[in-house]
Amino acid sequence: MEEQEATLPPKAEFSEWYNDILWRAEIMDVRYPVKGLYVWYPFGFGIRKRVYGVLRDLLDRDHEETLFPLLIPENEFMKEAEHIKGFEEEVYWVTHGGTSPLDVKLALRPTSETAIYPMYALWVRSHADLPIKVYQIVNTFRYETKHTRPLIRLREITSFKEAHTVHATWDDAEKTVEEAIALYQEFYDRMCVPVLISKRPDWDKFPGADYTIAVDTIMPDGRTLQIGTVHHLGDHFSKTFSICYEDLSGQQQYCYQTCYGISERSIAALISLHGDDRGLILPPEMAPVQVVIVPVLMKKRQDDVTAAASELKKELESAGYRVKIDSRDMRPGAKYYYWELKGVPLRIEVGPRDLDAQVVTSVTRFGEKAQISRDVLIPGVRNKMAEMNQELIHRATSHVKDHLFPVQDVSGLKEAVKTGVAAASWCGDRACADRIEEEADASILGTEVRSDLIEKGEGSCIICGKPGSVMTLVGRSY
Ligand code: 5CA
Ligand code: ZN
Repeated sequence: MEEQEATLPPKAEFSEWYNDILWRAEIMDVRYPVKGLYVWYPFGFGIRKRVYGVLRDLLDRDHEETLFPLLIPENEFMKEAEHIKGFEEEVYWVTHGGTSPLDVKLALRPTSETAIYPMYALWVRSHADLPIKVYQIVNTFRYETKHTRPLIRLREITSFKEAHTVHATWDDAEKTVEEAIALYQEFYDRMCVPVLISKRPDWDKFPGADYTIAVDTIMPDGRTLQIGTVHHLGDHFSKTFSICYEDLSGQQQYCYQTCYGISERSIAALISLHGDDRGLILPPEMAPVQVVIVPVLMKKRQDDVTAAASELKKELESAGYRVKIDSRDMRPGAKYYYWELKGVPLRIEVGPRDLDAQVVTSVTRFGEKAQISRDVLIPGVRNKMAEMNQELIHRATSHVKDHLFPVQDVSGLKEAVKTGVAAASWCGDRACADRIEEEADASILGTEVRSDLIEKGEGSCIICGKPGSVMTLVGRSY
């Protein structure tokens, strides 16, 4: 066990830690023989199931789920100029059926605007058909040329949640953008992952959008990870694909659209922000196993202890918890290590002495040991879980706060981005932005920052000194 414990690199060496934990905790197998494609282990898929269950629940409040084809004909794909420019280097093409060349090449969707919107043109007729709010959770393909990384930069994104909405007016679409931002905020709150939400600079918006709002978090090494985006598409696509409705006076009007997406990067953030030197730490809601019961089996009273463990399991399960009993013939220490690595929030030990005292011994994933009286087991466990969740929020929030630095000048900026994200004043001019990015060797994440973690307000542009410049986040991103 000592030996094993020494092998997960400390989290301070984040990159090594990340690569190691993916296979040690059985989340992803990276040995699939195609670059940028990875395999979900069943345990990892169990996390995905919970995370995406939450996402689905939130969306299902006022969206409908759907499924569009993976293949997009070249002529549709090539309709929107900005969109093509943004994606042409990233598209995989299907050119043959068997040995016969296809008449029309087919793109593997890198995202589904050009699959969905020709159908929207058929679906939308009148004002009464609006709004449309649908989403799908699918795999998408992007021939990424930057360094690929499991869950973070994939060539096959396996868990691409994309929502596509259609509205009568620009303002209705904007309202939906705001609702999507609130939805993503709620989603990440449930995961105990603090986020920085900002408006991407114009040159960094989604190809074909009016504007893009991005959701970023700060990873353990201080680099940022974009874990969601919401795009106001204006009428760019509706004009290209003729998505029109007849208004009350019988006039044809172009629609306004939005789209917003989240991928398994959300799971990369979950794992990375919460884990520690011993392994994963999962918020109870996301944990495939929430409670592990370890019977302390001495020679005496084995049967009593085994029966008590089953009773406990039954009781916990009927209260809705996902529970496992670990009665493998291993030393307790090795079992503890195993379940800690897997991030199980609560361990319950039960042995002869606990039986006599009518208690169980609980140990949280943070190592806090306590006795829970047997007759208040469920409320006791519920309290522990709630405390764990609070502690995760507290830790992750402190981490993000500690890696956010208000800076007043270029030298402060350069220092800040070495370990985290800088908040600097920027006048909005492209030339100043270029200087900021060059000096910092980092990128501008965005302006109009929404976060309680940082003070807003105006200042003088750190490049040209112009007063009244807005607070802007700058960081090195994945
Ligand atoms: N059609 C829009 C909204 S669905 C769209 O494609 N937006 S996107 O390009 O910004 O992608 C949505 C989210 O997917 C991003 O915010 C990012 O978190 C994630 N993502 C993008 N590319 C990758 C990739 N190669 N691997 C993993 N996740 C990715
Ligand atoms: Zn300036």
